[in-house]
Amino acid sequence: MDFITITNLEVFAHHGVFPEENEKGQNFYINAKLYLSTKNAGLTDELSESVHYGEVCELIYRHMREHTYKLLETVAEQLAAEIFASYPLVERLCLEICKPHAPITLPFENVSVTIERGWQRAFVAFGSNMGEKRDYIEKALTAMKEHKQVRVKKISSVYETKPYGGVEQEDFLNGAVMIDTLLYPEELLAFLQDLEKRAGRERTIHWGPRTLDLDILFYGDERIWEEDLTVPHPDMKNRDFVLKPMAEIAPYFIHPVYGKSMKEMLEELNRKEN
Ligand code: A4P
Ligand code: MG
Repeated sequence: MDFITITNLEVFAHHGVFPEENEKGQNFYINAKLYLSTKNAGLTDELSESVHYGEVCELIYRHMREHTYKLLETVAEQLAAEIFASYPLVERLCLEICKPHAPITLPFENVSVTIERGWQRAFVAFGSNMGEKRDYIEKALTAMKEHKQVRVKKISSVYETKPYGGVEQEDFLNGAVMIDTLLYPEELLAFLQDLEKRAGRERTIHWGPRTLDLDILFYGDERIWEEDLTVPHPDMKNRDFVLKPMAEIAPYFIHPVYGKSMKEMLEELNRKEN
């Protein structure tokens, strides 16, 4: 991927754990690597197709002067969030915050914190089979659109489906949404669980009726096996209420474990069921 580099931008600012650092201030030096496609800018010679590095320098300068953080980690995290919010073309970002005059009583040249952040493609399944089903789903999708660190890219149709899993209950409305997100998987899960809570979801019967169920189907091609999070979402190959909407919005997305596209997995399930 193409990138734009900023090297050793000097900013006099007041970040530090010690009160005298916050009072006196010192020089910080920032290195930034902004990953984006510069192809269109290269072909059209239009700045609007790229990122104005002068403006990015000013953003960094202003942010570091207007805020006082204790940690370099916070400086980096907050700067990254502001750069992503201001420059939608930036897909990934590497930021190094250097503090060569840090109060260390031994000889040293520099200390720094480096972070790398980026937009990740993910897919979320939605389902509801209680109360105002369509309304719960609509509200959740709106909240996703409003979240600064989530970009909703595609939403499937809403499918009416028969309950799967043996619990007698009302029919479901199901679908899937493609997002790009800056949230880590655990953060995305927490956000989705908060949306479920806002829909009045109570966790009673496993696989039982719910006002809103939001499951992470995929997070890039990552495989996650944690106590509270399994990705890709298990049992998808047997669930047409997941595969149908996925085949609609991302037919050629390859399941990172099975190595098959959503379209193929849906066709296989249809063959098995007929
Ligand atoms: N969890 C683990 N991995 C994930 C993930 N990838 N995404 C954990 C989201 N959550 C994940 O989920 C229980 C725990 O799963 C969470 O605390 C989270 O930490 P839950 O939503 O509280 O409970 P649940 O939904 O009853 O269980 P589960 O296993 O999520 O059930 P499913 O797989 O969601 O299936 N029939 C139709 N037609 N349509 C449906 O949508 N859904 C279900 C529930 C059954 N039958 C259905 C449908
Ligand atoms: Mg669930």
